[in-house]
Amino acid sequence: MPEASTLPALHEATRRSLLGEPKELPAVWLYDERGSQLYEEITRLPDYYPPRREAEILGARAGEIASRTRARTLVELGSGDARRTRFLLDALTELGTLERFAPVDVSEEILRESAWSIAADYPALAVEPVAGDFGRGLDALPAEGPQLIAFLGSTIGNLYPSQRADLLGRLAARLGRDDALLLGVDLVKDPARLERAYHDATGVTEAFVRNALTAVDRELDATFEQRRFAYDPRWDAEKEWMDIGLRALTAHTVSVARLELDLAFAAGERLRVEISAKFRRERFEPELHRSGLRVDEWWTDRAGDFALVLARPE
Ligand code: AVJ
Repeated sequence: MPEASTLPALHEATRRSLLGEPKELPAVWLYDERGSQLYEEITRLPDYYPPRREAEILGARAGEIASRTRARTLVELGSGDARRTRFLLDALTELGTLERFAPVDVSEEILRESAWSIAADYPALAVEPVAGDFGRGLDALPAEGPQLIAFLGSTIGNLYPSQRADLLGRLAARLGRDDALLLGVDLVKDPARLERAYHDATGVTEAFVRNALTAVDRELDATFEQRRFAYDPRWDAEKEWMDIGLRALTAHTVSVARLELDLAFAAGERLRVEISAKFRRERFEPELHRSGLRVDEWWTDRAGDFALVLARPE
């Protein structure tokens, strides 16, 4: 779980989200040690296409990304197991510019493991892991340029538009003339495929989402009961995001002792656990623009499912 210093902020954010309409748990509750492991399992599911699409683009473009950025520092926000980051590490190592890799992740266990294995595989590289939320952790990052900040896997889709604007603005403000941002974004597509990607037959995604309840019961002394909720991922066609969460099967009350909250759920009421926004170039490019970024390259996989965006400060 997050470091002790960020706990009061997380508790406050959790209280606010649970009191919101709809009720919601901050997505960071998904990523305790078990949640991070379940997510790594999700990335191997045949119906969960984003990692393979992103790997296809990275495989084709890593050399070009390296020669265009000549990065000395690679920062990765929400690095997880950093599996696909290796495309960038290989290309930048081959070019000979890379000196430092700073992975940032909320899961300390995954961070420690991935930092270890990368340090072992790239002995000339200084690996400087930063544990924390990718929003808050920004100031702790090394800044020797040219730097490349990577934010892959469409993790940016977990943020609401206003949070996204805030993060993009802060990233733009950190980037110097020679720096660049590399964003992986999942694209709007047939809702049936999106729903399959978030409601897989093996139940791994459901277990991943339900684990947020387990984490909150444990950490906040809450009384969420799994059997009182059904897994309920939905495509929101207006917002163009997957609305991922659970639905109360019967009316009941859940207490969250450490937040001094009693939550009344109506039968059928939803508890959102995360959103996963999907993007379109014609909307995202102006959005980047408003945050002070311009698109240098917009690459997609052959099927047009996913995009990798290289952006620069304006
Ligand atoms: C890690 C946020 C990119 O939104 O696709 C996968 C999380 N949730 N299946 C996504 C997730 C359910 C994932 N991200």
